[in-house]
Amino acid sequence: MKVLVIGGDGYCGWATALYLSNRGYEVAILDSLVRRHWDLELCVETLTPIAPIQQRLQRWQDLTGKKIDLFIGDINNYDFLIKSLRQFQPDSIVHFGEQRSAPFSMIDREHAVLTQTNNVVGNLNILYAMKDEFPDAHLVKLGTMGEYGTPNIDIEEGYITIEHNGRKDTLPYPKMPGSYYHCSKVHDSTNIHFACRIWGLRATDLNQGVVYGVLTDETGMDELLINRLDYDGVFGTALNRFCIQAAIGHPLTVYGSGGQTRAFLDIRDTVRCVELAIANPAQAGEFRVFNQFTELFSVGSLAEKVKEAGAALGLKVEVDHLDNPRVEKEEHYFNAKNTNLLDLGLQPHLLSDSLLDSLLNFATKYQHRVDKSQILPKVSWHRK
Ligand code: NAD
Ligand code: USQ
Repeated sequence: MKVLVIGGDGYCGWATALYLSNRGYEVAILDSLVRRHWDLELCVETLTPIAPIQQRLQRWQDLTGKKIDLFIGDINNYDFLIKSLRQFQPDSIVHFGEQRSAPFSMIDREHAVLTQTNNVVGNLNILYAMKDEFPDAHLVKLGTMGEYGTPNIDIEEGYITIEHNGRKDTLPYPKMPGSYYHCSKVHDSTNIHFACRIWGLRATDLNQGVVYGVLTDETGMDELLINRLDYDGVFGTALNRFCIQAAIGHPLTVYGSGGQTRAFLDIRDTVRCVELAIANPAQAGEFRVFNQFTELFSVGSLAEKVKEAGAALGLKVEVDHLDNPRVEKEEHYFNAKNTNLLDLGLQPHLLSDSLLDSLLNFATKYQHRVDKSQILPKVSWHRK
């Protein structure tokens, strides 16, 4: 099967492209490399030194004998997109290629507009390309658990059956996104659902939780294949940030009371979930939604776990509660379903002390690369 990984130079996409290539899929990566540009703009760098994409792919080929094709360009450029698709002729299109940071989208009007234009228009271009020339391909689109927000009822997988004034229907689950980035994902979902209904396209929306970890079997094969690991206040995500903060002796940055509960998964499960979706495609006209996570944690409880794991390694870890730069509930009900991927055979890697050990050791190894001035959050959701 031929799989095009859009956003394959990024954190989830790189690990996924190598994993699928290793499993015998014919893989190509399409990426504009804009994420490397955004890092430069913000003056931040991944903890781990990542090589240029061409060097990474050459090393992969030298090590495994497997070739991954490369298309460098922007999916907002329809001409480039359709030409790449014509050349590669994918059976599945895995779409990771978006601006994915909530704080980045909240910097100012320009960054909100950039995020929504980049994400919504890029995704819409893919839908039109599929309608025009690849109607049988399967779109596997990365959505986010943050589309749902934190409702005071159980979160279903994409749809909910509602009885209202004596009538009953199954409808898209209500959305309450928490940033202009998360809003872009909601808009994408609506557009994909509509395209499946009117054009009979097949699509799976993977509503992924916060990803943690850095090593997969493939990215660990060679230093040149190393994955990115963001720790800064804009692109770094909660658990990855906490482990790096612990390694350098910075107090853990819990926002507010820390009662915010989110869905999490190990990057080794991200790559497997994508494969499960590809290997079991949606039907023509079907818009499937899978909640892609393995465990739920509050950010406060994660900080405590990192503190304990750090102590076992001889690190003295302190936990700070900062004024929350975001507008979000800090104490709330959160119970989300995630049975669709488990039913397809996902065997989760659960967060264990050994994972924290390996992340902490990784962070310690590269701690000389940490720019401490980039750790505290600088972007606020609040009206000045
Ligand atoms: P990332 O920033 O590391 O990678 C995204 C990649 O997409 C980058 O290489 C970037 O250059 C590319 N890209 C962006 N816009 C593009 C465009 N218009 N054309 C071509 N390429 C483009 O992000 P990530 O952490 O790997 O996230 C990948 C996807 O997974 C995103 O859609 C994100 O919303 C989703 N997701 C990520 C997480 C997480 O914790 N990292 C959790 C849930 C969902
Ligand atoms: N948080 C802290 N301290 C930190 C960083 C974050 O307490 O140092 C808190 C935030 O306030 C929030 C929670 O941790 O309540 C998650 O924040 P995050 O930055 O780890 O994740 P988020 O902004 O939601 O975005 C990340 C990815 C995004 C993906 C999303 C999945 O960047 O691409 O869509 O996770 S989810 O959260 O399920 O929507």
